[in-house]
Amino acid sequence: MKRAPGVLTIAGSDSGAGAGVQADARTIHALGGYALTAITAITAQNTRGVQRWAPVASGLLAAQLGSVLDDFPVAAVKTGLLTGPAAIRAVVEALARHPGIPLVVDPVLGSTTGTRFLSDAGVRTLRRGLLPRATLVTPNWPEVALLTGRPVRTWAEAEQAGRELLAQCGGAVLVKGGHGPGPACRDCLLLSNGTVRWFSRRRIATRNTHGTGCVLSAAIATGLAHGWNLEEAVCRACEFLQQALLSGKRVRRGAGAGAAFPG
Ligand code: PXL
Repeated sequence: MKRAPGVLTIAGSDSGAGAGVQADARTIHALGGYALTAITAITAQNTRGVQRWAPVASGLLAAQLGSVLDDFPVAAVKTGLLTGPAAIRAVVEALARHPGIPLVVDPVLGSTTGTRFLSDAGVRTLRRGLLPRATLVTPNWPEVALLTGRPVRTWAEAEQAGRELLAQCGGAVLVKGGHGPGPACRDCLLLSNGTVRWFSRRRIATRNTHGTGCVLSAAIATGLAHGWNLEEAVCRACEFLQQALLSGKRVRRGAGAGAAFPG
């Protein structure tokens, strides 16, 4: 059997396992990767929401990053919940010592249920420090609006904001369409060479959207770790998420149950 490539997720712990490192590790494993983790925060949450949370000290985050990156062959990295400037600087400094590793940044600002995780100062550090290092950034509509200062209310505005973010980033941008209107979910991939590709799928009627961004970015990172090109990794990750959402529909609890898994 082919050895599973190491995929490092830098993310928060979700005690309910719908999002965060738990969702990432399941996704990476399901797609044939070996999940390595650096935990940025601990959340106490369930399907009803986030009851309490606290960041992990940035020195302890830096130590986790050093332990993993100095020892394991890491084929791709993804970031999820980052808590502020110090945590983001720890990630930037650790990755600067490993410049060749592909990086997927899911710019998590808060939870689907309304808890804000990243401060305004954190957003500035993310934009200036981490986004220029990213192979791919995966904002949803509210996130791309906040990162660019442009309102996003239509598919055309989503693409326009994506172009603006692309100009700031250097890497590629995937503007996820889950917040858009209508029966289709349309994700817009903007590559650094100017190519724009839309991935359109039937919208799944479910309240269980908690953790979908985590699953998607972890799946893309695992695809990159397998050596697939960006378009292929994105396309297959969207398909994996679609299947996860279809099985998650059957989970009947609060809105935050998260996307379950096929099989
Ligand atoms: O889906 C965003 C997210 C990421 N990471 C953790 C979370 C959440 C949302 O609740 O709890 C740990």
